[in-house]
Amino acid sequence: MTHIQSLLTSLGDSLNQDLLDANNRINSLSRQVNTLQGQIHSMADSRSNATLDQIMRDIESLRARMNLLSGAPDMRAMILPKSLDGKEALGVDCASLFRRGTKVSGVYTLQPDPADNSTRFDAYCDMENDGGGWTVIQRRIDGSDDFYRGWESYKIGFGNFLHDFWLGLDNIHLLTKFGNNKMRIDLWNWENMTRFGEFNFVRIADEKDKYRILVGGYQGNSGNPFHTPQYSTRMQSMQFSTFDNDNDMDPGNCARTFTSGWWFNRCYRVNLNGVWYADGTYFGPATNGIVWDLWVENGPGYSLQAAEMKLRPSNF
Ligand SMILES: [Ca+2]
Repeated sequence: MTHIQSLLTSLGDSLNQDLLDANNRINSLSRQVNTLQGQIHSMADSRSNATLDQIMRDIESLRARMNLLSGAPDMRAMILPKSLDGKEALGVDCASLFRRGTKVSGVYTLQPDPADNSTRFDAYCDMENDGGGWTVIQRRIDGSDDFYRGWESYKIGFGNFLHDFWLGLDNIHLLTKFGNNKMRIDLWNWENMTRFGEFNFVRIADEKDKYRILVGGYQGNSGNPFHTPQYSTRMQSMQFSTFDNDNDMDPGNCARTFTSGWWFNRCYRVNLNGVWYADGTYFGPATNGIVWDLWVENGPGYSLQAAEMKLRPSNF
């Protein structure tokens, strides 16, 4: 007995030491990321794009290493309702959970393809607003995360489900792959006024087609960015672009200019993945905020207080 206890104690000590080491590595990598971000800001005026891109790539790779070290992406760190009667709540989307009686908003495990375990991921379900059953794919409310990220980050997702996050293009693709989905976009300006748009059909292609977006139908008061009067800014049928994977229609690099990842054309009327500016006050060199220029009363380039994008089956 004593022998087992001492074994357990030494095992515990060793695990604690491993955890301590991992934490130290994470702290050290965090400091490196902060240093690199500081360098970016101080170089903002030098317009040395090659160097900036290299630093951004370094940050991407540091982030990936931090995720590996911490054992889980920060999105999975949220402890929120996941159990029903002691069983893990699992649905093809949030709507299916809602139909089965799950009416509490929170993080749930989804599996869009019931026959394929590899399609499983965690997502935030909005079970209260606008009828519930929504799988939230993007949220900006407090500037808690940096959205100027590369292809890999936008592919797998990032952020914190209770604050700002991006669900990830692979997951969004899977959610729209089976059956027809409606997308709802909610917007808030700094006067706490709201606008919304609902789109009756949405499909995001897979990575081979650079997550091209196809949207049909529109109702609401936000304006429809998929069919703007100017062809050069409409989002319909655009591929996704990041600073390190330029698939836009512009000779330049829209994602780099507007420090975002988005379905840019040449370049945009709306960009919900720009920089979150407190009070909407710009300090950057471009109108790179959270912009929805179809809300014309706010003025051109106005940076919104909050935005959210979510999906639900059309037949819900
Ligand atoms: Ca381009």
